[in-house]
Amino acid sequence: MRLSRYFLPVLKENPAEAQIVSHRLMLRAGMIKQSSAGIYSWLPLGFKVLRKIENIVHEEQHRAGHMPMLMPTIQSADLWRESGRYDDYGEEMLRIKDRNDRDMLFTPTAEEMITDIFRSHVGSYKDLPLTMYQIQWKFRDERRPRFGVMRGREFYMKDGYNFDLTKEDALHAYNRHLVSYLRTYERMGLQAIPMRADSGPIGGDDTHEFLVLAETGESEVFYDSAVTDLTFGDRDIDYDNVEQCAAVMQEFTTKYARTDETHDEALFNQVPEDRRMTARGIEVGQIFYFGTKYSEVMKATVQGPDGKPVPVHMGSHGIGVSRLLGAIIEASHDDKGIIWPEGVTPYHCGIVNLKQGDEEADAACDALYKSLTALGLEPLYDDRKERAGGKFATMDLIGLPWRITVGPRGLKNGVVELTSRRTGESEEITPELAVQKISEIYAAL
Ligand code: 5CA
Repeated sequence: MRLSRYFLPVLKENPAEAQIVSHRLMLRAGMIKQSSAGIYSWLPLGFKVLRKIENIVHEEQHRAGHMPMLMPTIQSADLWRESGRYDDYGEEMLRIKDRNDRDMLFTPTAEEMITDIFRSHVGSYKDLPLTMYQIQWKFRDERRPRFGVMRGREFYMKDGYNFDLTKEDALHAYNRHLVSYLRTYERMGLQAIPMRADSGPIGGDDTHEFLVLAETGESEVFYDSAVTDLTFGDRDIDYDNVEQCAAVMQEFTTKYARTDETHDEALFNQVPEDRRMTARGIEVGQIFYFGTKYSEVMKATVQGPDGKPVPVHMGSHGIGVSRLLGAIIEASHDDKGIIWPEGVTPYHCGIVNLKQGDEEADAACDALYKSLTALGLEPLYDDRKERAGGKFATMDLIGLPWRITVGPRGLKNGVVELTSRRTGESEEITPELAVQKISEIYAAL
C-alpha cells in the first residue's frame, strides 16, 4: 500500500474525549471514528488490525476442531422469552419493534439462537460432541460506554457454544477452549491470565475470565505472581485428548488468580506474601460451563444410548475481538505511539523514502516494495512529498514493527536502514538483506 493513496486521517492533537492511551492512539492513528456513544466506524487501518485479530481467532478455533457459522444480529424476542432472559437482561438489551409491531432485539450474545438451531436438527447422542462458533457484532446498551473499543455498545465478539452428552464431555470442551484461548492470545503478543470469575447473566458455576494486566483495566484482580511465569509457547496439543487438555487447564488455573467478584481473602493469604499481587486487568475473554440451564428450559434434548431423552450439557465461550485492539495497545505502546506485535500488525513493515522524487531513492523503494510483496509481505510505503521528520512521526504513531528507511546518502554506499519500532535499534544493511531479515521474522511466527 502506498501512503499517498491510503486513507489515514491521523490527528496531531490528543483528542480531549479519550481518557486512556489506547483510545487516544486509535483516534490519533486514524483507526476508528466514533459515530455515537460506544459505536464506531472502523477506518482502513483499524479494520486491517481487526481482520488480523479475527483471522488468528478463526485459525485457532479451526485447530481446536470448532465449526464457524453465522447467526443473525436481529433476533425475535419470543426466543428470549423462552429462556426467561428477555426480561432478565434488563436495560442492556436493545429492544426493537418491526413494522408489524413484533418485538425484536439486537443480540447481546447467542445462547438462545444456537440452542434453537441445535434442537431443530440434532436428535441423537451420536451427533455429539458438537461445537460451533461465530464472530459477529453484538450490542449491549452499556450504562457507561467508554475507553473507545474497550467498552463499546456495538462490539465484535467471537462466541462459541458446545453441546455434549455428559458433564465430563462438556468439561473437556471447557478445557479445550481454555487451551485454545491461551494459544490465541499468545499469538497476538498478549499474556492473558485465566482467572476464576463470576458468570453474570450467562449463568453457570464454572467460569474463567482471561485478563490482560494493565493499569487502565476495569477489573480489579488478585493473583499469585507465579502465574505470570506461565507461557503456552508452541506446545503441540491434541485437542481431542482429554488428559492433555485437562493437564494444561490444571497448570494454568491451580495457582491463585481471581477477579474481585470471586476473590477470597483467606485463600489469597495462603500465597507467600511476596507473591501476592493486586492489580488491574482487561477482560479479553470468558469461558462458561452452565450444564443444562438452557437445554432444559428450551427442551434441547437428544436420545441417549438407552433410548431416553436427555438435556444436553452446554457451555459458551467468548473472545472480545474488537476490545483486543485496545488491550494490545494498552500492553504495547510508548510515548510516540503504538508498537504492534508482529502477529497482528496491519502492515509488516514501513518503507520511508527520505527524498521522494529522487530517481535513485524512488527506484530503490519501488524495488524493495516489489521484493517484499513477492514474498507475500505487505509493506506500507510512505511515498508522500513530506519532511523526513513527519514521515517518521507517522510511522512511529501507527506502530509498524519494522521500518526500512531509504535515502540518497545510504544508497551511495549500497545500504538502507532497518529499524525496530520496539527497541529503536537501527542497522545499515543492503536492501536485499533487509528484505531477507523481515521475511525471516514473519516466517518464524
Ligand atoms: N455468551 C458468552 C460467551 S460467548 C458471553 O457473552 N460472554 S461475555 O459476556 O463475557 O463476553 C465475551 C467477551 O466480549 C468479554 O470477555 C469481553 O472481552 C467482550 N465484551 C463484553 N462486553 C463488551 C463491550 N461492551 N465492549 C467490548 N467488548 C466487550
